[in-house]
Amino acid sequence: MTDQILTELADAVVAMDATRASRAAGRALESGIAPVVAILDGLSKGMERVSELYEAEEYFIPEILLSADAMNAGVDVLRPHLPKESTRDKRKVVIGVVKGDTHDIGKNLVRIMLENGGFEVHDLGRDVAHSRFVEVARQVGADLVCLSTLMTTTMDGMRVVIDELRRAGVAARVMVGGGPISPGFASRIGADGYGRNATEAVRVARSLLGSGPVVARGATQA
Ligand code: B12
Repeated sequence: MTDQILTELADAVVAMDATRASRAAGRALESGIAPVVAILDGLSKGMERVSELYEAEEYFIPEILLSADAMNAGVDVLRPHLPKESTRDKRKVVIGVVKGDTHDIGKNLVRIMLENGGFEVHDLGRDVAHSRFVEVARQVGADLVCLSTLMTTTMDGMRVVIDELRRAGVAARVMVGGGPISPGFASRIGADGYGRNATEAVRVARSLLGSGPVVARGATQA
């Protein structure tokens, strides 16, 4: 039954059918499937298949956007049911997609998981100017800055943001992620952590912030 519903969630995204995705999300809740499982093992799997179809040139930009709408419709149903971890003293996270890149589906998933993991998240959106990360990290007193990008052409912007943060004396840790990013790249540009997906992002964020200052700088991976 669980597998059937997870497949239905993924299929609804591939079929670009928002109504079907909302309905499948409702069924997932009724059947006691954890909302996080429905998002990551259902809707996100569908988006992965959509990515493959795009690469195979079977899907094009309109199909991708409609699939993303279907995924978001499912997330909207599931999100209020995600168990909230409340901590009295919330760690502050600033997140955004670096300049030049408008891909934000993955960043949005990471934001949702961090919020539900008990972090206070300030989302700067996509195509964010490098200096904006520094400005907001300073303003809110961020503990962690999360940078996302899906394109090889914009990944060097992460290095620029990290350099600007360090030059400005912002003490926040930095975690990076997104399609072309590897733990090696993260380490080379001076990031403190790297996460492959939204669940890893929460684990890495906790390991970076949970146990006091990280003495040696180097990319931590879950
Ligand atoms: C969806 C999509 C789009 C959508 C974006 C819609 C949106 N609102 O995001 C649309 C159609 C608009 C689009 C446009 C473009 N796209 Co596009 N797109 C994709 C596609 C098919 C899927 C990406 C996606 O959403 N995946 C699903 C999500 C859930 O996965 P994810 O993003 O990887 O995120 C997960 C992890 O990476 C991680 N993660 C992500 N961020 C972070 C951050 C942190 C801190 C951490 C820890 C983890 C983390 O966690 C996420 C959740 O698990 C990819 C193909 C691919 N294989 O990725 C191409 C792809 C990224 N696009 C590409 C290109 C080239 C473009 C365009 C330039 C096309 C064009 N010619 O106009 C434009 C970009 C314009 C711009 N300047 O930004 C290329 C990039 C190539 C490259 N050089 O790197 C790709 C790889 C396709 C390809 N093979 O050519 N695209």
